[in-house]
Amino acid sequence: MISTKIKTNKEKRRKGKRIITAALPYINNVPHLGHIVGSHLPADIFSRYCRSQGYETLFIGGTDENGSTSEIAAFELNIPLEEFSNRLFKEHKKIYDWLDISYDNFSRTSNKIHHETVKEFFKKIYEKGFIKKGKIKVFYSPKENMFLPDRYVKGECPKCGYKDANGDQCEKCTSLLDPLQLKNPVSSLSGGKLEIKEAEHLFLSLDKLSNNLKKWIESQSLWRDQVKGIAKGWIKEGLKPRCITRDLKHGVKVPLKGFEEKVLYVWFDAPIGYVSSTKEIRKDWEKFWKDKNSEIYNFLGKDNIPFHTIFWPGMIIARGDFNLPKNVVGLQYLNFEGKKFSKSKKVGIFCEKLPEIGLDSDMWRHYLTQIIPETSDSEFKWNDFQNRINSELIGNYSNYVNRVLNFVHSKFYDIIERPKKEDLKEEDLKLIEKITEKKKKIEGLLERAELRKAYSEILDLSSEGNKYINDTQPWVVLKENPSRAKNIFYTAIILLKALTILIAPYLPKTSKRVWNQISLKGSPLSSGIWEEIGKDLGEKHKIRKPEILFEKLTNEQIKKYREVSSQGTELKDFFKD
Ligand code: B3M
Ligand code: ZN
Repeated sequence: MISTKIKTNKEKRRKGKRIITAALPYINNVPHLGHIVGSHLPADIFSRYCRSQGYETLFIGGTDENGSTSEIAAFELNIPLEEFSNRLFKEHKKIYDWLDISYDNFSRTSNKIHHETVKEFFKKIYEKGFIKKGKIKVFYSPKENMFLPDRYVKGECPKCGYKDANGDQCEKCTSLLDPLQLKNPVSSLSGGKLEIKEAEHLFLSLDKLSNNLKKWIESQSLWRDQVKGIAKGWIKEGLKPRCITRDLKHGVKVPLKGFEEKVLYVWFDAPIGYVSSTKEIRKDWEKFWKDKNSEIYNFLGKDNIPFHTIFWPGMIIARGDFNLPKNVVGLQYLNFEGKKFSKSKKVGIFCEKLPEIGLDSDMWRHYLTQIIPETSDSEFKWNDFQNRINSELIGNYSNYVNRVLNFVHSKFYDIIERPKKEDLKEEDLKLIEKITEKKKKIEGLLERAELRKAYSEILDLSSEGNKYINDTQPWVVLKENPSRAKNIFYTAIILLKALTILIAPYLPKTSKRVWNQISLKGSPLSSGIWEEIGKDLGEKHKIRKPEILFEKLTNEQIKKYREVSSQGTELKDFFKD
């Protein structure tokens, strides 16, 4: 019916390379669901899609361990930084693995390879003349006998009035700050008073990069409005040289005479983590970062947008030989039933609790996908979770899988046969046409990282399948015309195969189970499998005995889950054993 042409490796390779990154999380605590939908999950779905399209894909991540954030957390618990970081790294990694986030490498910015890569980057930018010396005023704490940069200072945000703003950035309005701008600044270690001293530091000349950045930002066609808006706002305000050194103990040492005692600013080293993480697993890493046919996609939260649209691209332009990102996918925030996530107030869902709840990770992925804060802040609601799982995942997709495979199993001894072209009815041809139409639409959305819309199109295609079965009524047809009923199911399984490939980036585990039940070779996630969407199953195909995929969620279960998941483990309790 539909011809199958296997593509050669060379043809597949024409698709080029793609690097997908998710923002490197700080490890001052373990992630909650907001962190998952704010970068890891969308980046994972997009990476899985790229692989199945046949792109040579690397999904890169890791932990952001330098700078003040983890130093302060370790200090507060009185645990050596290295021990603290090792433990938190493991906890992060465990959570991403549990959620099937398919990192090709999840590295650490404390690794030696990262420090070396950052130093090389710095030297290159320095040689190109984009790093200058200058004097600035900085906070000094006589009590702690140290300079207090970034998050070592807390106070009131000068822009929005938020009382608990960090010295480097206000979490509420996302403004980037200098600690000196804060009203009523205090040491975040002791709450003590601060002195101001003058010191020599190094600066990245963003002012000199402004024109190039502006041109690049304006030429972007994939960026969402909010991302472009933030980037343009920065340019409009006028880019100033930005301080890239700090008086801290931990971090990447500045490789310049006279500055050896200082470390590089965490936002100078962290994005280079994408490069060092690639380097760690690929000898040919340069091809991914520098070749013309390689594209870079960054996924990150709202407060990271300025760094990924101005600061990091500025560093790339300054050094001159790396590719700029093709898309900067900036996500918004997730709230929990009308409130901000807060471990101390027990508001939210804390990821270390997910395995304990015992639900399939794909149930989470199904719901979380639909609340990815793509264009505005979004909301986790337990009753919405229950409804969407029961009615869409189970009532729609799973239902389609089960009814189709069960019918074939119970009525046709597991076997379907390809109908002759002339035996196909209009409704069959329409359904096959619908697959091609939807495939195109979904591809278009996924290319723009519009993952929510793409998912709803996939669920819509599944509804089309259910409708096809309802309309053709094979259980009635079977009595008088069994061969027609068989043809209906052959067509229905072409749709099931297509659906399973389409849904695989979202529900990797489930799609593999269904693939196995249909008894197809390979995996619905393999490189280039996208080509198989809409293709048939050969002349004669035998399926396996179907099994139920999920059980519906009851009110009692939800009540229990709500209780368990809001009791996040206190940070100190990770260090008990
Ligand atoms: N660690 C900020 C954050 O965790 C920062 C991201 C770095 S991406 C290079 O939100
Ligand atoms: Zn603010």
